[in-house]
Amino acid sequence: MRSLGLIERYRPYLPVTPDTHIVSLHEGSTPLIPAFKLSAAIHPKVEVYLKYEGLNPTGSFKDRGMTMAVTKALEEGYKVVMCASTGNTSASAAAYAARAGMQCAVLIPEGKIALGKLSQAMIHGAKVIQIRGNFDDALKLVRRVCEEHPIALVNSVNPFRIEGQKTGAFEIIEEFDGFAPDFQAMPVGNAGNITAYWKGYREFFDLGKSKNLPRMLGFQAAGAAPIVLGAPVEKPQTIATAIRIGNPASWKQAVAARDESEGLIGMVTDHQIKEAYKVLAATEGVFCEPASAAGVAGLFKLSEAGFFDNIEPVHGDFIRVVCILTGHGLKDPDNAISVAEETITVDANQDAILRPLNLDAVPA
Ligand code: AN7
Repeated sequence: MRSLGLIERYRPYLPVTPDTHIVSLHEGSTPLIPAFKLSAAIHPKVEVYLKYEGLNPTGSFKDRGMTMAVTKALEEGYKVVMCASTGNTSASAAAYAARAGMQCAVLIPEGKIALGKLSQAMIHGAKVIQIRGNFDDALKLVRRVCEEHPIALVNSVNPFRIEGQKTGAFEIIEEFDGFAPDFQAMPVGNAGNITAYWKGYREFFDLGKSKNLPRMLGFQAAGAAPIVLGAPVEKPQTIATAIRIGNPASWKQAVAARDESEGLIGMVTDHQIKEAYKVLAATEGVFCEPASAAGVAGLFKLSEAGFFDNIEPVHGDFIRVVCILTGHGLKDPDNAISVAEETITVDANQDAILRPLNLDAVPA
């Protein structure tokens, strides 16, 4: 499956023609990993699966949308693409524009994007413009510039982005042999991805390819939770810089996904995000970036409140929950180093290295 990009894999469901020149880095077809220890830690009736979107070519789910957005921008004759970004969109846009031979410009909030993402946008040759403002300010500027100049906007307000990203839902349904999970948990920032997944689930349900619809569980960071609070947040703050967004462009669509699916959009603190981030890496071996752990943090929070106690599984013995791990942990090495245990330095001899291993304390 990995030998094809997602446009080839899902061609009949996407707005391309036989003549469309496809710009692909063989994105999509990411693994759905069962998380046994995490499931047990969350709830005895719950079975958690991790959709590891960090394994896309540029390390995030944005590649699903970007293969479509850049393919269509090229088809429509654009020579330049542009986006505002908290980091991952800029990395993805830069890579796909390079692949297509197009120019790329990205607007990012100064000092507030993870190092890996910045390095990607730079090495792929994008014009990287840092603004003294946040993501919401950047998006406003980019929308205006793209309206007034022949530049393709590749943020998720571009409908082709949503088309590409809906394929994540198709993959999950196929993996479960024609069932959607009971619940899908995911982070919410600009709210394009929850919009896209819900569209994908509905399309496969309407086509009879899925027997059910999932309930959508979206989570914002507590310092950047406009949808939960019901009003834009002027100065959003969170360590999960990917979702440091105060006025999501797809707000209405996210609320529709929540309500139509009988789901919810909640919020989690930075502390809860960090705990989930560490648990994923340390007990499941799956390294995602902090924002991606917000969905998992949300599951812990719901479970502690008794949310799953009275829920019956749609199919089988367990309540199936898919968590979308939207970005790779390597995107943000600074946060990983700051939350993990410190390294130690010793002299270069055997005694010195054995002491910290404390082997006497390891159970036989
Ligand atoms: C890892 O890159 O908005 O709710 O400019 O990078 O669809 O916005 C990134 C968002 C979740 C939220 N997880 O998705 C950007 C940007 C990660 C992300 C989100 C983002 P949306």
